[in-house]
Amino acid sequence: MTDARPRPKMRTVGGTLEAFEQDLISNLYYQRGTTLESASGPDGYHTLAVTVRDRLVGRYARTAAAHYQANPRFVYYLSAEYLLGRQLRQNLLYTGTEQFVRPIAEDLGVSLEELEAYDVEPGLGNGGLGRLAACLLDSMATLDIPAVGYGIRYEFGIFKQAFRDGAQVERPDDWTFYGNPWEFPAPDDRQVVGFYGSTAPALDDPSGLRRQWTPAETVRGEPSHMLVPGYGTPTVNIIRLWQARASRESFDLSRFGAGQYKEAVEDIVQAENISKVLYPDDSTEQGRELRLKQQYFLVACSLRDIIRRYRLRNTGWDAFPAKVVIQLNDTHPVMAITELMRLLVDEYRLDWDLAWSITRRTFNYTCHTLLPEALETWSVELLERLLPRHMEIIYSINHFFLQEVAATYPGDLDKMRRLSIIQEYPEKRVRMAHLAVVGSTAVNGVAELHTRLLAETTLRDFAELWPQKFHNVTNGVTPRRFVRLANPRLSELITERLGDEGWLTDLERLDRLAGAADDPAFLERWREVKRLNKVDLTHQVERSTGVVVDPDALCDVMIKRFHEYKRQHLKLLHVITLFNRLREMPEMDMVPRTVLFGGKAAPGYHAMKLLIRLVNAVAETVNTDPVVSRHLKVVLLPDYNVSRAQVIIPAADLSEQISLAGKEASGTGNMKLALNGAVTIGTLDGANIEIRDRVGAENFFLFGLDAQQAVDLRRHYEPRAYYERDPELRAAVDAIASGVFAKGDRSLFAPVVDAMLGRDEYLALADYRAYVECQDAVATAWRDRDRWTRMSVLNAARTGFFSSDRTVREYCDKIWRVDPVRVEPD
Ligand code: NTF
Repeated sequence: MTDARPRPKMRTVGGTLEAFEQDLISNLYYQRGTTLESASGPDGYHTLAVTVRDRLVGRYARTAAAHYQANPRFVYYLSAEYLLGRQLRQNLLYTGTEQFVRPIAEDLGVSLEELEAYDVEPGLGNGGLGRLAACLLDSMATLDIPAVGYGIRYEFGIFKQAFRDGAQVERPDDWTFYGNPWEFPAPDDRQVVGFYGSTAPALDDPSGLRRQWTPAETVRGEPSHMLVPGYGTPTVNIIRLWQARASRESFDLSRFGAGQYKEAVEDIVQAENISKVLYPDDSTEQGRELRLKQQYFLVACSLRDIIRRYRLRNTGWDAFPAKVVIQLNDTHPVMAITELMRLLVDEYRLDWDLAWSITRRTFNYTCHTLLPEALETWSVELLERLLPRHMEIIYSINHFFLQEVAATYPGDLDKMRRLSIIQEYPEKRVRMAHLAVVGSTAVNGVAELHTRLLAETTLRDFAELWPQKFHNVTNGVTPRRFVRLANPRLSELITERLGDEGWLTDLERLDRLAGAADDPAFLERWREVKRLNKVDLTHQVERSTGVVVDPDALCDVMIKRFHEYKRQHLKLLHVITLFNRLREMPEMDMVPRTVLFGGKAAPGYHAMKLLIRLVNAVAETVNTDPVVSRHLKVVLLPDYNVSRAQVIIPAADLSEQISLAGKEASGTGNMKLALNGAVTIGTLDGANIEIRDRVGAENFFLFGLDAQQAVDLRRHYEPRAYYERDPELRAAVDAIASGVFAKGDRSLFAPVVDAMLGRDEYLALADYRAYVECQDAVATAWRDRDRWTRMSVLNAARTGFFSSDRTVREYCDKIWRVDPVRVEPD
């Protein structure tokens, strides 16, 4: 060790620098079994990770002790998806140890960046729903809310996206290949879960409501947990992830002995398949039996664990809802309602009515969609086979529920049919959203418009029956990850202006930046931060695609899952329009733009995979055209994920939120981008509306149909009329049809053209003209540097509302009714 630079002496929660360094060396030696001289990169990373992680363990122990002492009401968050993002930087920040690492690493001749390259992102989710879960967990810990997140430890997370000839190819995400230093196995808390089999009446139950299930197959759930630290507080909560393991008897030794190696492990493979992969499709029903098995596996393990925890401090069942609140993140974990009923009635022998009252008071349900095809249903036939007892319980729940309905609406059979948990035609299926609403105390949508539309359309009959059940809780994002970690430069500027870092836990303080929007010196510094972030992004783009982009061009980003309703194709029509204009008028003075797409398409979603190919083809054509490429560049960054979002978002100037109004439940990328000073171009959809209300109409580029207009137009819509009427639109569509983006092949992208001119499900052609004109207004605004920067500052200053801390507070007040528990400080 040299003493090249002065070292911070202060004591922090992370201890002293000397102690940290000592721990590093000892962890390297005892945990990795190696020395400074012979350590590899991964050795360095793992050692650093566990050293930082260990700083959180003491806090976790104190949190657990404080919770044990207080015996509070806990929030249990059940979610099939979590997109946690990388852990290293977060935990360095939360433990205050980043300041130690730089000097130590420098002494050792490695950089933090090099070590971070080994920090793998746990991609245990698809998109917004999974990232929201992670933001809420962060905020719960930050607000000292006693909470546990439950999920599945998928062996393979969301696939890695690469492009071959412009087409998406999916590669497995073997995220634990080198081990995961952030988790603790907890084998003592393993659970056993049953599937299939048969049921029989319980002999001593005259009501007939209690029965005995004998499963034909059992699987073990092995838990491990990751620490979820709060920011600026000693609270550390956990997320508990379940992995499926075959029960011990599954290995068939006699078959193995007889040389039947494959058969000998058959049962093991089948059991362990349950947690093998995350289903990479968040919008359509798919995967069937295995997916349902996953869902039940998650809820069965989690409920047993919740009950185990409850019983550590409580006896009897009456207090259960006072101590346990379970939040169902969309319909994937909704089988928990039937599982709790089964446990209470069949295993703990409670009477049905009491069990039902406890159950209903325990659960709440968040709905994240409006798309009818995304509302999950399960075939009765499959449920009867896989979970026979649960199917019986669903029938009973439905029976009593429909009695209630009949009493409220006597003789209204149509109403009963619409409300029923069972759909009868064309085949018998269980409607999971209905089960969720019936079995929950509160139901919430995720933005104001979404909640209103849920109550008016998708769940209308329920909202009429139980208006008091319905709530809105507008989504939010954690400013720690999406401002502080993602955008250190901006964070420093904000802190300097506001005087301290209080805004990180009280984001509405950002409104004090509004005054600075008229200070030319501040605007200059704001621009400088954005520019440096754009330079960073430029390097990343060049590294991963080879495309060289100009950091001074307008950085126009559309980052989200590829889905028709989100309308990446509308953005592409705009790009092609710019391309056509430049080809026609090479001398025109166009605002230089870099259009950056990022996002994955579900592997079975052929229309979107073709669109990805088209985006790449347009990018190739644009970027290699000597005239056009001087003003316009198009990039589809491969493998969009949380880590890449953290690089793109701070660099964005323009945020594309262009879904057809009434289709995007909320959006959260829109919030992250606005907080980082991107100006939104968007429709009146999801949380865009609330963003615009706050930043002001003059700082938001609004275009297009609203939700009602979209519904009205859909009734008599003819996309061809728009195509014929608008020469620029026609030229853009014709360019795709002509094969210019496919080396003359007119057939390759014909399905894209056919979809647009045929049905145009999401009214892209109807919104095209308004969109292009709005983009022209964007370009005009961009030319006035101060005006643009002012808009950028005001977007950040006025979107503090969208902190997930505020979201969690609203859940606490309206739905959970939980109180914080303070943990003894370090
Ligand atoms: C997503 N839903 C919505 O599409 C987004 O608008 C919303 O911001 C997030 O949830 C978080 O609430 C889903 O991912 C799903 F699975 F429900 F389709």
